[in-house]
Amino acid sequence: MPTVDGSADVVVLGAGPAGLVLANLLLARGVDCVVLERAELDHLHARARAGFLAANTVRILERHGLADGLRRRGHTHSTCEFRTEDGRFQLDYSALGRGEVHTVYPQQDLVEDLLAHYLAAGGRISFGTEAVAVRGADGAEPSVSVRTADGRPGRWRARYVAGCDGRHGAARRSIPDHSVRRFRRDHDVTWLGLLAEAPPSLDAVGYAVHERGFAGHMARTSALTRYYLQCERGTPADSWSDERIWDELDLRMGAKEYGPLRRGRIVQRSVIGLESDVLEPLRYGALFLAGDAASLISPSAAKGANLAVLEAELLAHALIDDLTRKDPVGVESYSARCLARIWSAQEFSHWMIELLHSASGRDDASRFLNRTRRSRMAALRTSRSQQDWFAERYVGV
Ligand code: RFL
Repeated sequence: MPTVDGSADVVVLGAGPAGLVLANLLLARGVDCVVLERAELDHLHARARAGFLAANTVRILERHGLADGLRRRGHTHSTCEFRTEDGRFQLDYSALGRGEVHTVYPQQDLVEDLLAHYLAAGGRISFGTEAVAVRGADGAEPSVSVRTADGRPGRWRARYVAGCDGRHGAARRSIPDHSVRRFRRDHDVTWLGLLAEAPPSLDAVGYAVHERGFAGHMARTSALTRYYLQCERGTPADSWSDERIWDELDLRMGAKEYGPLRRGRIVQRSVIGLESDVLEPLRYGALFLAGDAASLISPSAAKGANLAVLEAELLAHALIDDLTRKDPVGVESYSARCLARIWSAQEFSHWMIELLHSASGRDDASRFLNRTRRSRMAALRTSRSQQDWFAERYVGV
C-alpha cells in the first residue's frame, strides 16, 4: 500500500534513470530522501527504452558503485554504419575522436539495478504514487500533492523537490509560465520505434537514408534488436504487419546488396514524433528539474538517458553540499551547468536528424536540402577531421 503522507529533505519524483541515480547518491551521503513513482514495479521492469550509454555515463555509474550490472551484462559497441544512395561506409569511433565507446545495456536493466541498489541500502520508495503538483516551491514550505492508484490523496513535505518525472510529469507543469522559458522544436519527422525478438543483424548501429525514409538498427541484447522506420505522421503504431515492417526494413537497409536482416516477432511498437524541448532555467525555488523533465531530446543521437544520469549526479552534489555543508554554490549553478550540456546535445541531435532524413517534398527547397544532406554525408565518409568531430560528439555528453 503506497504511503500517502510524509516528509523528507528531498522528495524525488520518478524512478527513471535520473530519479534513481539521484536517490542513490543522496542516500549514500546520508541525505533523507524518498522516491515517489506513479507506476508499479512490474511496469518499470518492462519499460524498454534506451540502450546506448556513453563512456561518461558509465564513468559516473562506476564512480558511485552503480555499474556492476552493466559491467557484467552490457557489452561495448564502437561502430556505426551508414547506408546511403552513394553506398555504405562504417566508422569505428573507438579509433576516432577521443577513442571512446558506447556500452549497450537496456534501460530497464539499468533501472532494475539502480532500484535494487537503492532498496538494499535502505532507500524509501513509494510505487503507485502519482505526483499531482508541486506546491509552494517558491516559499518556505514546499510540498508535493499526490494521488495513489486507488484515488487516495496525500501530501509530502520537502526542503527540495527533484522533478525527475519525465516530460509529462507534475514537476514541469508546476512551474508558472512566467518563471520559465520553453524552447521547442517539432522536427516534422515521425518514426515507428520497434523492438524485435531477433538477434542484431549488424555488428554496428545501422543508419539507412533511403528515398522512402530513414531506417535504423540498434542492438540491445543477443536476442533483442531495436529498429526504427520513418513513417507518415499520424500512422497508428499497429497499422503495419510484422511482415510489412521487415520487408520495408529490408528494402531501406539494402538487404539485396548487403544481406538480409534477421527476422523475429515484433514485441513492442510505438510512434515517436521527433521533438526537442528545453526549459530554462531548470530551477524554480526549491524545485529542480533533471532528465526528460528538464529537456526532451529526440532519440536520433541516443542522448536522453545519458543527459539524465549526468544531471542527476550534478544535482546530487549540489543538494548534498547545500544540505550537509550549507554550501549553496552547486544549487545556484546547477541550471546553467546542465543547460550548457543540454544545448550541446540538442545541437548534435539536430545535426543527426538533418543527416538522416531526406526531405520528402518535390519543391526546390526540399531538393536543395537533399543535396546539402548528401554533401554532409560525403564529408563524413571522406574527411578524417569530420569523423573525429562526429565521434567525439556521438559518444560524448
Ligand atoms: P523516465 O525514464 O521517463 O522516468 C520518469 C519516471 O517518472 C515516472 N512518472 C511519475 N512519477 C510520479 N508522479 C508523476 N506525475 C509521474 N510522471 C511520470 C514515470 O513512471 C517514470 O518511471 O525519465 P528520466 O529518468 O528523465 O530518463 C530519461 C530517459 O528515459 C530517456 O531520455 C531515454 O529513454 C531516451 N532514449 C535514449 N537515450 C539514450 O541516452 N540512449 C538511447 O539509446 C536512447 N534510446 C530513448 C531511446 C527514448 C526512446 N523513446 C521512449 C522515445 C529509445 C527510445 C525508443
